[in-house]
Amino acid sequence: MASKVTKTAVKKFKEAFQKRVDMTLAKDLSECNKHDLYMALAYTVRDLQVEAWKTTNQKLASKDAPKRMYYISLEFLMGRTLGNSLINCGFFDQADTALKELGVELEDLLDEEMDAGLGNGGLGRLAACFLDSIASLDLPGFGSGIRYDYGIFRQKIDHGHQVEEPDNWLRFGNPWEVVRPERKRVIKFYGHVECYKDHDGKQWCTWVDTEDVLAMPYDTPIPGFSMGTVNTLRLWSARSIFGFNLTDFNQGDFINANIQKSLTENITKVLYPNDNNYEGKELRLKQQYFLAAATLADMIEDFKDLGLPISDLPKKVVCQLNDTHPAIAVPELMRILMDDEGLTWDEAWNITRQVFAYTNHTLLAEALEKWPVGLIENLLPRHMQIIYEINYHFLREVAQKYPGDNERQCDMSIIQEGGEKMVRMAYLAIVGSFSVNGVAAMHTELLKHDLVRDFYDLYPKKFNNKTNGITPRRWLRKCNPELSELITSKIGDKWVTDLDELQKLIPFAEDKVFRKEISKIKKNNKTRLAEYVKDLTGDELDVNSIFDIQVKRLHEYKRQLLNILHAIHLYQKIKANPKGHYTPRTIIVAGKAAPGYYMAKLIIKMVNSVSAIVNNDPEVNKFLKVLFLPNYSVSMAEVLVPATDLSEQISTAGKEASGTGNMKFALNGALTIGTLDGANVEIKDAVGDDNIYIFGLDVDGVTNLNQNGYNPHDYMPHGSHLANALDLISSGFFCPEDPELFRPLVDSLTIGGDHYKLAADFESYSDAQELVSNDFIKEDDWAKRAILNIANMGGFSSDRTIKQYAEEIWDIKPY
Ligand code: NBG
Repeated sequence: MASKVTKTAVKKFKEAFQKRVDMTLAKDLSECNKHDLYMALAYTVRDLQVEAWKTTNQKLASKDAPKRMYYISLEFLMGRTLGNSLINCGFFDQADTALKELGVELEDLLDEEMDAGLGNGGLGRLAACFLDSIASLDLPGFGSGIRYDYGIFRQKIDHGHQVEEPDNWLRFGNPWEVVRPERKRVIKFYGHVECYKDHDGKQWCTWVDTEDVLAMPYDTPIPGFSMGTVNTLRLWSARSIFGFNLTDFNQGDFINANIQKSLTENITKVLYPNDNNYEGKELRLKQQYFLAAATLADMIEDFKDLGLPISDLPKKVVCQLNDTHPAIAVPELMRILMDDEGLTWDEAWNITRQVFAYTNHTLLAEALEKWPVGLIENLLPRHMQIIYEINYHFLREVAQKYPGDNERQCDMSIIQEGGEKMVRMAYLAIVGSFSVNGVAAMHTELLKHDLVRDFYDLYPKKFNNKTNGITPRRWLRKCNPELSELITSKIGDKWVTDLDELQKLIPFAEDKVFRKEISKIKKNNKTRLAEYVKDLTGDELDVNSIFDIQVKRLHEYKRQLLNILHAIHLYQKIKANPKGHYTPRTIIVAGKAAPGYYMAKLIIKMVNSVSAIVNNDPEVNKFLKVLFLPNYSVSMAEVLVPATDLSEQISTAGKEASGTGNMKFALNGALTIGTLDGANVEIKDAVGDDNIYIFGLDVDGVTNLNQNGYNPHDYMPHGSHLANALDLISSGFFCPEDPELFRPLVDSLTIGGDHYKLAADFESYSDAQELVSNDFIKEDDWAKRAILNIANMGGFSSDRTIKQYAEEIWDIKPY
């Protein structure tokens, strides 16, 4: 934002930057390439945060330190850091001007940064938005995660197919992190448990003959907006004990010890690329325990420095489990409290249950974690004992409340019997936590009354809702500078930290001039996207067409296929009457598919095949273009979101827990076409029925179909739009070289039973799309409705979400 920056401030910034060029890069400015300049700037910006970072850490280390929250998450999808830090630290304009004076464009340097892609999708990005809000609200909260050497894979498209390449994000170094070897931890695996009684008859257990790994912490500063507080994201990297402990070397087997070393360091090598899907691999369980154990060891050490009795632990710390991924922390804390601290079972359990809170992020059966008992027994023998013990005590509680109800005991058991014994991690997390929350109102209701209703019956007070949110710093202030400036010129800049301020824009919805300005900015952002796409794929976009965008992980429940079937329908409609009038439309799809997810990958190929036909047909491409953008990422989203007219949020009702992309688009003035699923329900309530396109079955509709027998063929009579589109696919038209290629997609909707109800929703979806096409040409009215979307999105700030977590769950207060 073009605020006033003083000459002295610019001069100081320039000097700081110059110093980093000299001293860190050991080069002259004239010798620097873009990446050098990026590094120097990143270090300069990190330097600016150091004082506040130290102060925050000192507050946490002092004797009267406040209670703090640990957000334990296997994923933090941070994206780029530089631009966001410049904004939060209030140095964006200084940097911009200073660099200009040196003949360098800030924008170019921002683009040099590699995304930190340490997450798959919504769950990891939510964690990143939360860190921004926690710091901006001056709250004492840490992120604790894994420093994967390789984040989410880079997606290439080869002949329309997804190909995965490793994401070597640390290749050129990471200027934001500081390694803290003095805080390293030893993490144990395997071995066995030995128990004995002491003279007082008390039983002690020790976990012995373990294979040990070091956990090395790397800290990244998390500056709050205006930088009062700078919190920490601590990421743990696996290191071999060998090299820290000379015995192996002295025993002489140097080569084997070296091989062993790289094996143990594999633990944090790579992020598992599954979104909403559980894959029961031992290495993944190792990652989970590695993170849980490192975080708790760290937490306990800090707590002990306060000099309080261990029973005071819940007064000083709280851990939020981001899904069940770190839920092994529950038996780990029990182990520490009993085996290391000497507490009794009851004392330990009483503390543990006050420390953990659990967020559920999904209802999908295939995403719920269930670890084989045998696997845990081998890798973490002491933890398996403790889980059995937790289950024993828990089932006794169930039996007391529901005497004689054996079926209920079976249903609720943390250990699933029958077949291979499994540990149900969601049950373990619920039993071990004082709070269980869903991530949107509807999702929480389904959690309580469907997925884990027996647990809700038993512990009604534990359950609560925390609708997700997004940080307005990245998702408006940073990604849409023109819109930010316009808003600020009308209502001031308080919205950056109080998004409800946007309500003040409501009267402007009636202002014709303001509407024009909104349309103009959207057009500019579309032009910027068009340039970006031209660079990326070579495609030319018509900025006057509807930018109709669906970007998110590829998943059948998210129904990218429904979108493409609609595109095929439009194609057929135009071909049948090429002289007709059609509102031009550019359909953009982007997102990664899990490498092992066959159907999702086939859908990517389908989008690319439809794209090739549609975009090369001169009769059609004036009205319709279809594009698949490769390698969707946080930084790509920052270009797409401000340029979108129509946001596709079209999951089968009851399947998307919340969604957060839906919020980003609406906040940037896109209208949503969506189902009554996840947070779409709340977005509809906020923006009003006239300013959103809702279609399709709701949850009850889906349930009814499932209960009363659903036959997709009822929804695709011969000659219907859907039948025609499917026939065209079946004919091999989109892939003449392999005409049967897309058969599995067609089959999934027909003989496969259409699990995700595409057929049932198709007509309602294309009707809604037709309405969109008719409405979009009324530019002035469309702008008005865009304004009402922006103005009513205040409730979807992650600041609101975090305030609720802080007050209702964590009980933490600003520093
Ligand atoms: C995802 C849901 C999304 C939700 C995010 C963040 C998982 C397991 N769940 O709907 O699918 O927005 O979590 O809560 O990744």
